[in-house]
Amino acid sequence: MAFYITTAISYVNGAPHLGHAYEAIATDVIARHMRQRNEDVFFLTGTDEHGEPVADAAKDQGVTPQVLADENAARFRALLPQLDVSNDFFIRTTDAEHHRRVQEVLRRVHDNGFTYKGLYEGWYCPKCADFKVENEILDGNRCPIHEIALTREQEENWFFRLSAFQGRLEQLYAEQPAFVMPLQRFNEARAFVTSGLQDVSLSRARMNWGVTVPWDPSHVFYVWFDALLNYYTALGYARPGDDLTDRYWPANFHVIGKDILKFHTVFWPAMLMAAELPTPAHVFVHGFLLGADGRKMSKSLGNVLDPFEVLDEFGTDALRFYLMRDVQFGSDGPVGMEQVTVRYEAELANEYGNLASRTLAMLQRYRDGRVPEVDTDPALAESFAGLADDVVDLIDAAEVTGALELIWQRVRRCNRYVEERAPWQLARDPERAAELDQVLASLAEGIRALSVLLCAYIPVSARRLLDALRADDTRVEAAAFAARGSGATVSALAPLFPKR
Ligand code: ME8
Repeated sequence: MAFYITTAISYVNGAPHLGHAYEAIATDVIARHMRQRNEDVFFLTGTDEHGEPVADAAKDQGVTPQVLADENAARFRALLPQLDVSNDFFIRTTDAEHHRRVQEVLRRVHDNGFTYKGLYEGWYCPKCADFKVENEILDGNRCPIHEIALTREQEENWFFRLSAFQGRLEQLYAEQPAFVMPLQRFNEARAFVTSGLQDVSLSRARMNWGVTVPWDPSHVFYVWFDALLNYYTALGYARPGDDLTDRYWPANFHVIGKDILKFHTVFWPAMLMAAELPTPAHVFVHGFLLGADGRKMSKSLGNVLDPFEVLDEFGTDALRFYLMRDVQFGSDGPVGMEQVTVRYEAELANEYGNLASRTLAMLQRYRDGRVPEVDTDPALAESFAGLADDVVDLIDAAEVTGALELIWQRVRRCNRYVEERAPWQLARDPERAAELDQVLASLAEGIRALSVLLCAYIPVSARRLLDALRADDTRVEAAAFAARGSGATVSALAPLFPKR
């Protein structure tokens, strides 16, 4: 089945930071897992290049917005392979095809009668490119996200009749209880809807860095309307000559951070309804990685942890693992180099890496590298029963941290099994050879099954271990714990997570 998943698209007013990496990695874990289930996956990410955030940053640096956008979009694009993110396309909202399709969709919204010209006055955050409503504003008319002073802005622009969608949005929330996940965010979004919707600005007259409004070319679309549509427009031109819209629309999952909830859970479905397009199945809202000071990492707060530094020091799989494991997906959590070190040493090196090395080394030493073709131990098999199904269920709800925890419980179970069965003692007693066969076959099977499930999280290391085990089936189905040892001749493996 088609499975379409997206990240938010990043502003190109600065360099990528760990928050961007986090979202891309989590989305990649889901995309990879779905491919392991033979789903027809399309995974989109990219950059959001219009609007004040970019125009203002370019002005500060004395360059044109296009120059700044080109420079930073290249940095965002370059980060993805370094994170082993397997996106199928990278959209830039400055793409000509994106412009064309945005105009086409929003013209339909206009033709359907959901726009009008009016005077807008309100408190505006230039960094969010957002007019704030009264209950969002901090004391002293400050932005709730950037904490900077909001400006009072007044201009004539085109409005989108968001208020006309009150009833249909309430209906959407009533009919699709998993439209927004996790539940806390669903409640927040629904409360926003039920509190009463006001019409919102659709265009800006004072800006020219954006997509031109086709029926009023002195305006550009308000950046959020152009940006949200990326999820739709990309499918039209990602594969030249092959319009993917029918195959993948609507999206299964939009993965976003909590600061952009309102746009994705209220504006976005309303805009789609206004254009007579189907709405997405789920919006998954994750929390923030917090800086050492416990506040959101953000360029304007200056407490950003550099993903490149973590990559240099620990490598890609370690960064991916750390972020998925340490910060419960859906909640906020602090991040820092110290915690990365702890997870790397205690879990990746000592638990998984060591389990792999020990198992392979014992197979070499006691059985000439061959996995005995004997029945595996039902006691260990029992601990794996239902694991793959549970992982599937959790990933279906984007619970990437929860699924990893279930996998990791079995990594620990296998380590306990090694200690309990002490194969090195069995090896000293020729009469216990059959028992040793069973223990080694079971451990080989355990690390194989675990590595299949870990492919989505730590693709390079899990693959290396599977290669050493001569196990090339990475479908989730293959994560079932087999009743017999494989009989494969395994090869030696350098430590997956070497001591640093
Ligand atoms: O919001 N921790 O772009 P953006 C976790 N262009 N996630 C974080 C984070 C942090 N410290 N900081 C940012 C935009 N993010 C818009 C999106 S979508 C049509 C347009 C997340 O570059 C943030 O929540 O500010 C968002 O989901 C993504 O990174 C891009 O943020």
